[in-house]
Amino acid sequence: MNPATAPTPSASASASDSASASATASPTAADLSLDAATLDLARAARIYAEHGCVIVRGLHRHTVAAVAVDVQRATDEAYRLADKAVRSEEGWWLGGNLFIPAAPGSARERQLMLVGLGYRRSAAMLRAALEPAACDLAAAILGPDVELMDDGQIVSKEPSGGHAKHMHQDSAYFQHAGLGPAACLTYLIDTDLVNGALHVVPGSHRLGYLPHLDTTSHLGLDPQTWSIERGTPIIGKAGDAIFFHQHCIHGSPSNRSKAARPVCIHRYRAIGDRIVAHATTAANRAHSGADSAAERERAVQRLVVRGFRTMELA
Ligand SMILES: O=C(O)CCC(=O)C(=O)O
Repeated sequence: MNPATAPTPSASASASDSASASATASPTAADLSLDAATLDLARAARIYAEHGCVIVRGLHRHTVAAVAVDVQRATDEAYRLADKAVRSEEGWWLGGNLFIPAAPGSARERQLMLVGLGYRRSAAMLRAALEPAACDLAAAILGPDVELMDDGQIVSKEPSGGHAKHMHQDSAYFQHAGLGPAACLTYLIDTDLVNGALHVVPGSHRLGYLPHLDTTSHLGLDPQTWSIERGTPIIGKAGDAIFFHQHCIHGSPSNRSKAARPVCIHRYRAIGDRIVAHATTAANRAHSGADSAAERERAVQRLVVRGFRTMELA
């Protein structure tokens, strides 16, 4: 369901709120969408600046099939080697694969959340990250000098009850000093309300960073205030891409279909932007200071995709 009002931290809407809702109705997915075939970069950047997100239908239509093939290979490999995964604060890691506890009532102990695939393992995924229209849009949003941050990410939801991703801001994990990364989340299969459509809260990027709690899907906003239903659902086809701001509130419900629901996320950021806070849990967010943010920043893998990086001397 679409929230009837502009984002505020208040959860309840009174009758008089809904009476005035038509004047302030939150944008629908259609309002946030442009088509890749006729993409107007300046218009897309304006939608992003205003709403903190923009949808480009068909952006990755030429690369999505090859990425999906590699995701399937990596997923099969992860399940085959699952008993070698090592327990950590976030779940069980096996290379870049992350298993988290299975949903209550499931016959399994663990479910796969992150598939360990990235630009260094999959040519298809690197090709998708370098998609000219994606990089051009990143530059229209962020400025002329743009880098890819880290190795890309594949988030999957297992079939028949795969995890819900609680509403959150990416800045909970890596808050930046500037605009922060523009995440580009691409559906690898057709995605709807049954298999886990992304929900976004347009305009929420203006709220800045909000405190997060520990949830079953790691850091999340208080679900009493920020339920998934407050977001605008984005139903889309394989290859549709959603760009969103570091403070844009987003999340997705669990997967109630019979097939896994993977997405591929590329993160672009302005060269010179930097992490000022990072965390994986509420406790380590509260305790981590500038030193740990600087350490995380030093660990960022960078690849310039537009413009130029000037030499940095120590
Ligand atoms: O898988 C999804 O639908 C959302 C993933 C996400 O929001 C994230 O990894 O930050």
